[in-house]
Amino acid sequence: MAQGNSEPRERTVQQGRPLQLVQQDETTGEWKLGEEAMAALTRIKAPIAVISVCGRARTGKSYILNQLLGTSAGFEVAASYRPCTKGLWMWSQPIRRTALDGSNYYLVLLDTEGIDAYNQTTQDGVSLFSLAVLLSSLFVFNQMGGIDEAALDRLALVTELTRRIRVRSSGGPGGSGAGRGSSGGSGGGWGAGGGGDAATNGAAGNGKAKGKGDKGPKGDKGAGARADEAPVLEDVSALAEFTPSFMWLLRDFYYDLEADGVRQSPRDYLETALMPTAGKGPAVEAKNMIRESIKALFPDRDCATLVRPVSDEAALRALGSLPQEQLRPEFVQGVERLTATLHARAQPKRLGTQLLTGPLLAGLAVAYVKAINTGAVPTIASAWHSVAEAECRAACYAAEDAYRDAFNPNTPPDEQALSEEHARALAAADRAFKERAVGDPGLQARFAQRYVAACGLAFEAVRERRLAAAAEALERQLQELASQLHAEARGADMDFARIAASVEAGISGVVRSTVGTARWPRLLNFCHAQYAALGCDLAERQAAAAAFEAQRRELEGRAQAAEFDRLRRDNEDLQAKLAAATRRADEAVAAREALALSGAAGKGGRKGGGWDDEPRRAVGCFGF
Ligand SMILES: Nc1nc2c(ncn2[C@@H]2O[C@H](COP(=O)(O)OP(=O)(O)OP(=O)(O)O)[C@@H](O)[C@H]2O)c(=O)[nH]1
Ligand SMILES: [Mg+2]
Repeated sequence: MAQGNSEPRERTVQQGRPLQLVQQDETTGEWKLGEEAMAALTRIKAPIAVISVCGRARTGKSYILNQLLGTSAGFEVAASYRPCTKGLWMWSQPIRRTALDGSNYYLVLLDTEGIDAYNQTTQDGVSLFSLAVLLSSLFVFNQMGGIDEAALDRLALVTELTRRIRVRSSGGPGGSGAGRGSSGGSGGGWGAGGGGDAATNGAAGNGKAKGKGDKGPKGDKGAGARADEAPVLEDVSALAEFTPSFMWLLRDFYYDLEADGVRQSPRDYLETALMPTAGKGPAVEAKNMIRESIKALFPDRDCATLVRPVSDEAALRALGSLPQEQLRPEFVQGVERLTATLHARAQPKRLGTQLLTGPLLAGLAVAYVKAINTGAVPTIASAWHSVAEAECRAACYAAEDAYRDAFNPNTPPDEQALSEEHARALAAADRAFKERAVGDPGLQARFAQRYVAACGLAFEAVRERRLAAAAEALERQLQELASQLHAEARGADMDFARIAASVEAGISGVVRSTVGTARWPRLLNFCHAQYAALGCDLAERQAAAAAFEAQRRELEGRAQAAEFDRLRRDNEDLQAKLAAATRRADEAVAAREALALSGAAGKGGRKGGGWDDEPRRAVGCFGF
């Protein structure tokens, strides 16, 4: 395993407080996840390393975690014989660490309930143990004293893991294969498949536990089918790919680690303890099977020792609040070395090639706890699949949000501009999706299709809205232009050339104030219609004017003819009158002459008489 940096222990006190991550409901016996702890976990968006400390009750697990935190006010430490820590606890403030490649990750500490607390069923212990193994990247097995047969027996609990945790679903509920890792060996296609529901794994038909006193049946659920079976090493190897790094921490350790005059390291000591014991028979085989299981399950393992922190028993009882100066210097140095080693070994947790962040680990915790509560065996592949699916779903939403944020709502309502904007926003959505999506490529591709389709629909709606609004605005402008052109065309001195110029100027104005290729056919159509309408209008008006003129002339002609007629008639009348007058004058003259002749003949006529004036009076009566 790659070693992390080994910077000297920071004695700075870590801020924060313990938060309950997993607890058991007193009445139903169900395991529950603490909301506050889950929220704190979910806030850690970077890769996360988890150190969990497990082991028997009252062996200083919480105290050593507090030493790592550099505070006495950390996880609860009690001097009483009664088990103190219940369930799983998490330190609220993750410790920021820098990996060798310069990237940051966060270290989370988990404190656990003692696996054999007096009021705990074996099954509860195994459930907690399983959860701690599944959630951590460094599993510290804490124990008082040296490694002896009894200690190995106690750690035999880990062999239970092969029955309590599976790599992937065996495909059937609780059947004969329940509990066996079915990947057929390490690395069998992890990450490419998954699927199945953790809740469907393990023994079928088992209900939930009813309470504390009813733990047995619950405990046997899921794993019951193999409870009496010996662990199978292939199962162990399959799990080993997912088990954390292992550290066996020996407390109050006073042995001299020397063998045959050679000083051993604690790791050598561990390896020696894990060597097969000589002999034959079922008892020896069982012992050796435990050793093999431990080795197979934790290929990356180490051992550390710490001396007793204080010599005095009274001080030991008050250890939780004892200042550092009162601890044995060997212990303090040991704690410093241990801290450096643990920090170095606690690398970010992975599942296969996937680095886990807080939200992913929180999702796994939900899936594992759900599986345990339903009596199923937590199946890593199924749990991971459900987490990956949830993350891909969230990534899908994030991608849709990113698309909406990236799409410029003021994009010109032009097909090409809109398509380009869609492509740009979709690229932002892709980035957001890739940032969050996890799981196998098939799963990611399935969810990617969803957001691409959703973004496509959103785009279609925006596109239609934008183009419709643009078409409406264009129509409004064209209507205004049409009214203006028709008004202009009615002007007195309008002709075709002027109309054409007006149409051209008006269309140029519309072109300047609108965008998009969709307007061109409409503008062309508008031009045709306007030229036709205005041209016809002008021609009609010109024809009407010409007709009016003709009519006017005709009327004028008629009036003139009538006048001429009247004059002619007047003239004729006058002529007639003149003729009549002339005739009468002639008659008068003739009458006078006749009178004169008769007078001359009669003599005595009136002298200078009035007869001389008679013709003149006759003419004057016609008014001439
Ligand atoms: N002998 C000895 N006692 C220790 C050591 N560390 C802590 N203790 C004492 O052991 C008692 C239990 O300590 P905790 O840290 O609460 O132990 P724990 O394993 O967390 O206990 P549970 O939570 O109940 O399982 C306290 O009185 C501590 O002072 C140690 O290294 N050696
Ligand atoms: Mg404790």
